[in-house]
Amino acid sequence: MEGIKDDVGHVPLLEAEEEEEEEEGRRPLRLRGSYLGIFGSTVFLVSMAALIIYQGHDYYDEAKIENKGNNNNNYNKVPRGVAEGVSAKSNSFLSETTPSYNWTNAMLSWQRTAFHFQPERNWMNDPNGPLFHKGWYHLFYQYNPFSAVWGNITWGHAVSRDLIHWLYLPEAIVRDMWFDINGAWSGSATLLPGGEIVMLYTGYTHQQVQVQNLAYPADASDPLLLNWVKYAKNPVMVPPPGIGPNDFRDPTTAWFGPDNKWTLTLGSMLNDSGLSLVYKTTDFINYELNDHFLHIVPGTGMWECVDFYPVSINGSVGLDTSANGPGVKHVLKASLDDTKLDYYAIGTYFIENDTWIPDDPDLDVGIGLRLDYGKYYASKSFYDQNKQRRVLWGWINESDSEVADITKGWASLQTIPRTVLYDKKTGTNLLQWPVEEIESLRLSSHEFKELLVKPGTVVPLHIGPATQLDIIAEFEIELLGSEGIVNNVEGCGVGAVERSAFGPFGILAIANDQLSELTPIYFRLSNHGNGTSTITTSTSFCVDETRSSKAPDVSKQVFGSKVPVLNDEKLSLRVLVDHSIIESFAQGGRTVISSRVYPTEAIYGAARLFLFNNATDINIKASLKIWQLNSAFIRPFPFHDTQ
Ligand code: DQQ
Repeated sequence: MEGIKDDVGHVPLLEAEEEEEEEEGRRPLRLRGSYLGIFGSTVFLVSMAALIIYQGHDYYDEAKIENKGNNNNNYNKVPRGVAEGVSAKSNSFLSETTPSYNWTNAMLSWQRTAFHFQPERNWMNDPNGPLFHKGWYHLFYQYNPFSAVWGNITWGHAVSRDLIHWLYLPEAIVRDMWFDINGAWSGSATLLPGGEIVMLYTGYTHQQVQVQNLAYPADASDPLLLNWVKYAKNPVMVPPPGIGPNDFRDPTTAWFGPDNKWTLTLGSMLNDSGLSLVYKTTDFINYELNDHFLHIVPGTGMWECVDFYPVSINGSVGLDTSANGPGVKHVLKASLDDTKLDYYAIGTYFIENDTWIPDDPDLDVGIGLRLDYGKYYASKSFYDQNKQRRVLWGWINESDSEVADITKGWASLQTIPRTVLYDKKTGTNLLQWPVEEIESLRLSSHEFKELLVKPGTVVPLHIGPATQLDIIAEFEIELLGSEGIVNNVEGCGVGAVERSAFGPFGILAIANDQLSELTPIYFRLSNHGNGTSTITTSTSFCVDETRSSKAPDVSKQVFGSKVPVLNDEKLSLRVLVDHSIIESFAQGGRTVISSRVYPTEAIYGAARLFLFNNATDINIKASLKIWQLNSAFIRPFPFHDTQ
């Protein structure tokens, strides 16, 4: 690895330790060009051998671990769960006594997505270290190589040219050292001037302590970044005095400041207050802990996967993580371990002491806005220097049972990557939108103009197959001669069955003809005060999963939140349907909801799309454009084809 350029005032990085790694025989192979073919076959043979050896034996070589010292062989005994400080299976809504459903293979096969990223098999959770390097987008992810439930956490790795079609690569960071033997947990990449890449990740040690470790590519000129070297003197950060050994994880991308130092933050907790600690470094080996927290919010519990980045309040492009100055605000996001929800707030970063405060204290991190009001957690953004945009990934877990996950052989997927911008019109929220590359999957389309949907009716949309869709919809409202109606009940109600004067109305996705399985995606409006014909007071945007499946062993929730709608705006929706996942964006991405649906009958050719209006006092006129979406190519990297 080359030293860091002097113009950013840094000392050369890690060269001595690289030698040490090589001596210990851990230096990964350098692979390029025609070696890739040999590597591919080798990986295959080694995998087969590993698989055979693994039958009845722990995969990790105990002798190798013992050589590293400090080993107490606890590494395969770690229980998983919230008590261990991790996001294990998070379907807390299903109880032990929930009756299980007789899922058929055909039903389960249909649930797998066609254009969302998910590993070929087994468990995935948080997105890690996303970056763009030499023409490739890299996504790393928390991965269990052996099962469809959380455990054995290593870093899976995949690359893409366009954020849509993906090629799986060998695992990047495995848990093979005392400082990560109980798990190579979440972390982030920092791209240094001069093209070097540093990866900081949390290791769960042999003694079950969370520490931060440094890794870097063995060969940064390799576009695929196949081989990663762990700094031999890891860990580089350990829990400071007063911080619990299990409350110290998930380092962010570092940003470079006027003090000529790199600064990063990571999540923690004191008593029940969630907080983010700030560290500074010049070489990514030695770190100083700041006196101040970046931010702390009482009552929010442990903060996981903190994300911290600038947004432009005037521009329409994303900003590099180190950008600052006039016209810049900073977003702080924390994933709340207690509730498994991702909260963010927009505010001001004070670079002089590395603290941040929210614009609106009532909408602070953990008590205000959420990135996604559905099934969504542990998100992470990165600056895409290729297209000058900030791209956000988020983990979408399953809502079915672990038994079903094990039968399916896989669990979890990542959202369609989303661009993130500050909402200049409202000044209060972010806008998230599927990356433009998703449009390359669009096939044939259907357009509907001003379809009338009367109160209490359902209108079928004859579009053919309805399992892979990109839907754009606008709704106009016509008040039915009843000036003075007041409907001051806000929110989603108990679901789309709860009628009110001005809602719910919207789309029924993944529905069968009998409407015995369906998932309403809807608006519900309310007005306050003395009742005028103008319905502007408050709009809720919701998804109702309660009738999405006849299977009892699936958690079904009503998700939703308010969405700002300005006076000159129509109500608008974008919905991506991909088998068991529906990602819905209201008002250009001000409010987003990802939901999981596991129909038993509304599958394959039986899945349909409808409009519905369950309001009592308004007509709806809906205009839609709906594209069938192709499947993405997501498969192993074709090493054998690369010469
Ligand atoms: N998942 C990782 C942790 C992180 C949690 C472990 C969030 O690093 O805090 O798999 O889902």
